[in-house]
Amino acid sequence: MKGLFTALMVSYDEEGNINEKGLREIIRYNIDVNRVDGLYVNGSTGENFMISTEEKKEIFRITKDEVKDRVKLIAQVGSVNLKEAIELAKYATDLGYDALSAVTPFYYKFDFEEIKHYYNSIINAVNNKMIIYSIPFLTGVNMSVTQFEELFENEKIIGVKFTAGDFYLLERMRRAFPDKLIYAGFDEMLLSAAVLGVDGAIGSTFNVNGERARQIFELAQQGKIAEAREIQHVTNDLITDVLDNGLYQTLKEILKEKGVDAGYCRQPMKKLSDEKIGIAKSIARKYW
Ligand code: HMN
Repeated sequence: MKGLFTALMVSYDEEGNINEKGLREIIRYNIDVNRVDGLYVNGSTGENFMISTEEKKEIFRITKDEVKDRVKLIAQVGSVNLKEAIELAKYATDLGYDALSAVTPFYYKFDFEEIKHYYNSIINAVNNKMIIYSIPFLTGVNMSVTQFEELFENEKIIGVKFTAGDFYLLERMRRAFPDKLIYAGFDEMLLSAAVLGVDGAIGSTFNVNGERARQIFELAQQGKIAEAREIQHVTNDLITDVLDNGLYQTLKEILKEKGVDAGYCRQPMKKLSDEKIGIAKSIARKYW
């Protein structure tokens, strides 16, 4: 389960319906061109928090059907509706997903006891493994090393997707949990996280930039930091341009430029203006 995982984009049509043909094209592009080790399905990048339970299941089903066993699959099943999270965990496990992941429960300010109950309830309901999805800047949930340690007492909880810029905490986690899987979540900090010894990374920009991400990660592991830094610089020029223009919408336009039917984002995310579509096309020309 180590390595680079694309946080999979989903193609939606203009009415917001799942475009199965487009989704399958995105999946194939990630396997054949980005050559990632796996896919992280129904994360933030899949626009998961704007879709129904049935749609989440459809995406899990289509993805497994397209991938078969070619790359590893992680199913993000987290939801503040714990019953939904358990239902999705069972569904993805039955489909054969290699691991589950769940975002820390958000919106209501759950205390740690409640968070612990949430993770244990999901993972103890199935025969699978759990990767905690920690993304404090969107959820407001910050956990300490001691709290992670308490969650990791459940052996089925095998790792964490660490989407934060706190590298002191990341180093403390690496030190404390040498046998747990730690995935970097911010693509713009991939090199720094790799230097600290993460086991892998999960990123949205890998949908288009998987090749550079691999170079950064592997060069860092070989200790070739100056070379890796040059590629991180180019990657971050790209990420800055993409973030300025609208993250997911721009990544989809770049995919379209590469011949992949990536569709539109789900409302309430807005469509790009013609001007921004033009900028997205010029980003695609600039970096490839
Ligand atoms: C997911 O759940 O889809 C991803 O794992 C999220 C991933 O960490 C991305 N975070 C968000 O989109 C919030 C990053 O790849 C991020 O998009 C990228 O580093 C640009 O900031």
